[in-house]
Amino acid sequence: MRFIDELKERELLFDTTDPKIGDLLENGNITFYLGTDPTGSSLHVGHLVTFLVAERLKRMGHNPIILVGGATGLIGDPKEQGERKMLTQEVVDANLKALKEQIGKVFGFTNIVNNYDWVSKINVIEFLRDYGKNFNVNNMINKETVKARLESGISYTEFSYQILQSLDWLHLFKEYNCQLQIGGQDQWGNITAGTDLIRKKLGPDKEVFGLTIPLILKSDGTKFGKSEGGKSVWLDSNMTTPYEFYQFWINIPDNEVEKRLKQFTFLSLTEIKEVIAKWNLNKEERYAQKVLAKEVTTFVHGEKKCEEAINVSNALFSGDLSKLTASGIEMGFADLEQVNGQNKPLVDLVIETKLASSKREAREFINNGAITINGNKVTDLNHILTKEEAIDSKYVLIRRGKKKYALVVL
Ligand code: 383
Repeated sequence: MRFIDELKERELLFDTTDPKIGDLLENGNITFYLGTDPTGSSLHVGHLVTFLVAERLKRMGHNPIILVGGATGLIGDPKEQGERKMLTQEVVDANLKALKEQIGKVFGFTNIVNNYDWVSKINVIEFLRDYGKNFNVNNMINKETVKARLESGISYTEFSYQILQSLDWLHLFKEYNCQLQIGGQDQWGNITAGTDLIRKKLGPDKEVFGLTIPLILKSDGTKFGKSEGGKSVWLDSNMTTPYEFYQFWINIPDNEVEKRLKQFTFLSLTEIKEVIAKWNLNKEERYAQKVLAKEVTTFVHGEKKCEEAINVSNALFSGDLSKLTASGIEMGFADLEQVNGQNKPLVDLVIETKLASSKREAREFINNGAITINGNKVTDLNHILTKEEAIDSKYVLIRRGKKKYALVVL
């Protein structure tokens, strides 16, 4: 199957500027770029699919350039819901540094460029004469992202954004013969502005191509990439632990899982068919979700962290906490407040951890056997926790009933 058809089959192709790109991608070794703005210190699941397409192209023998927008991050790509909050130079710089590191670590991309390096050297007269003159305001207004803002208003700053993204590509085309820009569906206007600029400046015969990837939506039409609590799912393990990341994928609903396997994993289409066939025998076991979660978590966090995440998931699901480690607990209970448990009778700790609201209630829970310590029932009201019973001599999980956990540190 041709690479471009495989992209289609995987629901990873939204549009191209020219169908000829299909042939070009078959014959290897073209240079392409994908840009991202340092609006945060980490990529999230919403970015992931585009970066995975870059990875797929790389595996086909093409040469990726990842652009992190040190300049464009200071300007702001217009979004539908109104003007972006301007970020300070310090925030943009810190985000940029973090993103570069993450992109190198997760994807192994080595050619990472920053458009601040060339954009900051252009003065305003040059900007208006060399670039602005090639942009027709009527066309600029007709770009989706700008059009959507005409009524509510758009600053001149954000309006100019497409010029910057276009001149980036011109720069990369001249510097590296970068013939292709990829991006999400939302980048179509910026990408086509770039092909226009390159042809105006360098001649209509210049072979440049744009390829966009569909915006990933959940089956109910809402945006993909938030956890059940509505939090964004980040690639940075300090923002979303590998356990939470794994949980996000395990919870993908049945009617989306095949599509996500195609979009987010490097399993072949045949392998995915086999996974789906096996899953169909007993959907309750969530085999397809487990494969998906394992593949994506391993790609982003590595084998070891993924294995830990699976262990924590299994332990919490089954209630058997004996196999947990301290770092597994830190992953699985990142959101729980840590209560100091030294020299405190159990009955007091149960109150302090808010597992009970009064001493009477705490006594009742303990006497009834509703309280477990690292999975073991304890009925002694005055039990004092020891390092010996703690996980890795450090953590104790007190559980009330089936699901309510509190985390105690010794
Ligand atoms: C900046 C300068 C360039 C080329 C691209 C850019 C960034 C681009 C943008 N991209 C998004 C972002 O930064 O705003 N103007 O958050 C997202 N991308 C990718 C993909 C996506 C887009 O990073 O659709 C989702 O992840 O293109 O929204 O010279």
